[in-house]
Amino acid sequence: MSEMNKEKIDVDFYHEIKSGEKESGDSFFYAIYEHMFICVIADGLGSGQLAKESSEIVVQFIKENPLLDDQSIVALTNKHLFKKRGVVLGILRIQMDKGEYVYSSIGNIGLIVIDENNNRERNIPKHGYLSNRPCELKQISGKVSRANFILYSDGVSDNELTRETFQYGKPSQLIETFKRHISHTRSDDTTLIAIQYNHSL
Ligand SMILES: [Mn+2]
Repeated sequence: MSEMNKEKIDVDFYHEIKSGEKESGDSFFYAIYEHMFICVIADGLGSGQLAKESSEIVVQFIKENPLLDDQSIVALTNKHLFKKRGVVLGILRIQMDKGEYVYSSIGNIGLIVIDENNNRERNIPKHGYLSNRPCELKQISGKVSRANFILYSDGVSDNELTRETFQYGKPSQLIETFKRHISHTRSDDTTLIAIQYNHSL
């Protein structure tokens, strides 16, 4: 991992289990490989152990094959979900040397991109989930020089995604503000990852 690229990315997250459950059905990871930053959230349908099992299968597969293209990841992880719970999935990749990003999703994992002037762009998810049958990937892409990326599972409600909380800024501060403004009784497993990318660092 190059030190130069590490400085371009800053990450913090909120991850909470649905109230009353022992395990989270959401799984996530992020990492840097050469010039690419990757961040993944998988949300197993339902909650508890069976949801966790499915989302972990998908995240583990991507951890082991981070450079595989997203179409192949979907085709291959689909097979691993035979007779298991389905999963909704979001994969964000940022080419850190160029500022180009691609977001691939199946179902309801949200993405908001906030540029340094606080312009927000919110990805509208497409229905569907991964579950051992063909499904269509939604892809969006763009180019930024400095921006925040907010990736979140559907445990985050719309009214928790306020403009006041999610301004362009340091991920640790965004997460602190987010935590202060939300209910800590969660009606679903909740994962929210705040990423700051700065091309010029
Ligand atoms: Mn969920």
